[in-house]
Amino acid sequence: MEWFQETLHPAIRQTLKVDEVLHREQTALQDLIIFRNPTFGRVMALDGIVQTTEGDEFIYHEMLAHVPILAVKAAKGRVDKVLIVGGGDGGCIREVLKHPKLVCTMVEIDPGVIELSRKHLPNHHAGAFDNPRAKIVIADGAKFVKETPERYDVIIIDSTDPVGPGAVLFTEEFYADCKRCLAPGGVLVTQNGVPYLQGPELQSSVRAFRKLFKEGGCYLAVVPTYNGGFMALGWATDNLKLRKTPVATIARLAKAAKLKTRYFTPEMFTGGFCLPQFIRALIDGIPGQKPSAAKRKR
Ligand code: AG3
Repeated sequence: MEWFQETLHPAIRQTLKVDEVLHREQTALQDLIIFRNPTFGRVMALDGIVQTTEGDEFIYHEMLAHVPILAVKAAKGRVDKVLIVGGGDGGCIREVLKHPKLVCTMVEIDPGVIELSRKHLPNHHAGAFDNPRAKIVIADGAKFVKETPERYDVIIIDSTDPVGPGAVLFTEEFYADCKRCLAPGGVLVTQNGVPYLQGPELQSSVRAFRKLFKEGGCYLAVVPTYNGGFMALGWATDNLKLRKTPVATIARLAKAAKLKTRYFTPEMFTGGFCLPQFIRALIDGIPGQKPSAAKRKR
């Protein structure tokens, strides 16, 4: 194979040069390929969709982990338990465990993803799977959040797109189950696609968030191999203060945790929630949103 062609969007296909295929197999659940690309290093794709690359994974995983964890830490003074649904490549749990003391449960449905990432993407997990503060569960995340007696301060949905085994992770029922196992004042964050190309997907998640939580919206990061510009990370919580955490507080907490990052900065915490008009327009009219300041004055 000389080129890998991603088949995700109906009218745009991203193509990556393949220097070497490191592994290809049909796991119990998905078609998995790990290959080497001269620009991005090792790349993993599932069912023809790029999931993560060594080159740009830090952007996505840092934003998915540090934004909710630091916000809850600021509000509650501590974060004890984090749940990741998906995340089998290990990049997200690696970032979560950079925060001292907390314990992290990762629930991945496909053991093949963990096994092959452990072997071929060592820089993603960087030992996190074997950290004593990590608990790895092979299970259906949707079933897990329905049944677990545990309560988590932060829940991170590090999923594929809503096709294949990941589809249930975008339903209102699933988000309601997440809410059930969220500790009071906690926050749920989600992989919510590239709004420029996948607007309806973001809208449908935000609609569900706003039915279930006091606040539902998204924050943004730009990940080169998630083709199409901004990637939306969903945000759902009953604690309206979290998103407003001052930059100075985030900076103090990041420093206390000796957080070393390459994308995340305290300013990016606040900046992540600044939405360009075309993304704001996608979710602005969805019921359940608190009236904006401008509207309240009228
Ligand atoms: N995380 C998200 C992949 C999303 C790709 N979608 C897209 N480009 N619209 C996969 C796992 C990373 N830990």
